[in-house]
Parts: sequence; C-alpha cells; structure tokens
Amino acid sequence: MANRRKFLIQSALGTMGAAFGAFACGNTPKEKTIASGPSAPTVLSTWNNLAANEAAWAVISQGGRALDAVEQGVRVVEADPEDMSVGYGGRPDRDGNVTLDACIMDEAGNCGSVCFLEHIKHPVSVARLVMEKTPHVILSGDGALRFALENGFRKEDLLTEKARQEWEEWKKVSEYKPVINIESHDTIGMLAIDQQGNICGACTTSGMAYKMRGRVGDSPIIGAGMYVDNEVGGAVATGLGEAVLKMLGSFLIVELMRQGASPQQACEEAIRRITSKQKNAAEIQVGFLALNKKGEMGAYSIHPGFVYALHQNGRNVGREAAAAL
Ligand code: SD4
Repeated sequence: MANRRKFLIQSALGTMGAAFGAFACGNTPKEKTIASGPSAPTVLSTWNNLAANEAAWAVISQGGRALDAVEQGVRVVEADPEDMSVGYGGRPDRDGNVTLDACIMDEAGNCGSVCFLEHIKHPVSVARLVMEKTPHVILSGDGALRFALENGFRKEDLLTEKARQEWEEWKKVSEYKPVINIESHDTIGMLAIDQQGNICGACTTSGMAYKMRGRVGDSPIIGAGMYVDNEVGGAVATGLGEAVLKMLGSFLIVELMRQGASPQQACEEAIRRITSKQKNAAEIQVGFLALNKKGEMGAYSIHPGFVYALHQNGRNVGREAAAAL
C-alpha cells in the first residue's frame, strides 16, 4: 500500500472544491455535505486505505453485510507489512513487542474487542469472535491470545525486519514523542453502510509506536476509537489515543448526530472539545470521521494532513479533512 506521505488526493476537482468549501466553514450546510440518497451504501475509512475500501465494497456490492465488509476491509491493512501502524509490520512497543488493539461493532449494537494482543495477524477477526462467541466485550493480553489460538488462529512473529531496524534506531535516543501525521499513525477505522441500510464499524491498530508495554489506546475501546448506532450512524477516531479516551470521541459524535448535528458539525465539536480542554492539543494529532444513516459524512482533525478514503456512488476517492489549527 502506498505510504501516506506519497498519497495522491484522487478526486475530481469539482468535487474537491465542494468538499473543501464545505469543510472550511464551522457549520456545514446540509446540501454541501458529501452525500447521496437515503442510506447510500458507503465505505469510509481513515488514512489512505483505498485498497481496504475496495475489499469492503466487494462485500457490499454483492449484497453482503456491513459487518463482513468492515472486517474484510481492515484485514487488508492488518496483513500489509508496509503499514507500520496496524497488524503485521506494526511498530513495536519500546521493548520490541508488537501489541495489537482492535474492535468491531454491528448493527444490533453487539460489539467485541481485543487489546494488548500479541502474535495474531488479524486482531479484528478475534474481536469479532469475542463478540459472537463469548459473553464478554473485551479480552486482553494472554487471555485474548489463548482465545485466538483456541479458535484456530496461528501464532506468528509480527515484527518485520523494517520495523525492527527502526526500533533499533529509535532506541539510540529512546525519546517517546509521537510525530503529527507521521511515524505513529495509520490506524484504520472503517464505517460501512450496506444495501440493507445497516451500519457497522471496525478499528484496528498496533497503537502508538514505542509505547510502554501494556499500553492500550482508544482503538479497541467501544465509544472511543469507534462507535455505531444503527438508528443514527457511526464514528471512528485516529491519532493520539489518550486524547480520544479522555472524551470518548466516537460516542460523543454519534450522540451529537442523534441530537441533530450533521456528521461534519459533530466531528468539529469533538475536535473542539480536545483543543479547548486538553493542554497539549497543539502538539498532537487527532482525526475523526463520521457517517450518518443517510450516507452523509464528516471529517475533521486538529492539524492538517488527516486523509481518508470514501467509497460511495461507485467512486473510491481519497480526501483530506479540514483541520482546526
Ligand atoms: C492509538 N489511536 O493507539 C491509535 C493510534 C492511531 O493512527 O490512530 N494511529 O492511540
């Protein structure tokens, strides 16, 4: 998969103009949102994950369930060693261990999650089994690994040579300092609406590079890294998980949409909560995506550079979100 830094914004100029025009203002007029038709089948994901969107769309275009679409979509990135923030090839913690977080949620409000999971390439699929086969929502660490192995997953070494070399380099200074939009991001959060009009979501990550052992971010926490409510819509987050955990961003966005906010307005309000309340906001990146049941979407981040991929109306395009700072 292409690195985000080489990311090409693949959108028709006219549409880009409309999108940026809409994003530039605080209150997005409804008719300017990127939208179409009631419950338009849609796949929306963080960062430059056009290939992931394609995999999800393949499920939806055949009449499949949004839950299968988001699982299949994010698995593309989990398996990609070039994406160094998710699954296989993800950057390790400061001790050199790749530890993974993921969650999934369906149209009935069922959800499952794994965190601090090691050695399993597809944590999202383990999260789905937690949802479908256990009475629990979250399994962590050794327990999550044991559950995965008992259910047929294979134990693998997820640390690639490239990630190991970067970690060795990092150890020379050992400074834990997430860089805005670079180095420690690429987490995929995905929302999909299927042809039945149901919305589901998933999120998967190796978390912040060089984190402390045992650190869990927002991505596997239902309501923080991802949330969907089939009456309203869904939201996903990317960026510094600690900032999102402090304000349960995805749940907040869905609740704001329930109260009448457009997806764009809801994302902007969620970012405003961070920039107004969290002292380090200028030094960190957080981006949110939202999708309502009509297929209208919103995207907003603290800093410029947050790109996302939207598959709707037969086109799969990358765009950059407007930003607060
Ligand atoms: C985390 N939110 O673990 C994730 C990281 C991320 O793009 O989104 N990276 O904090």
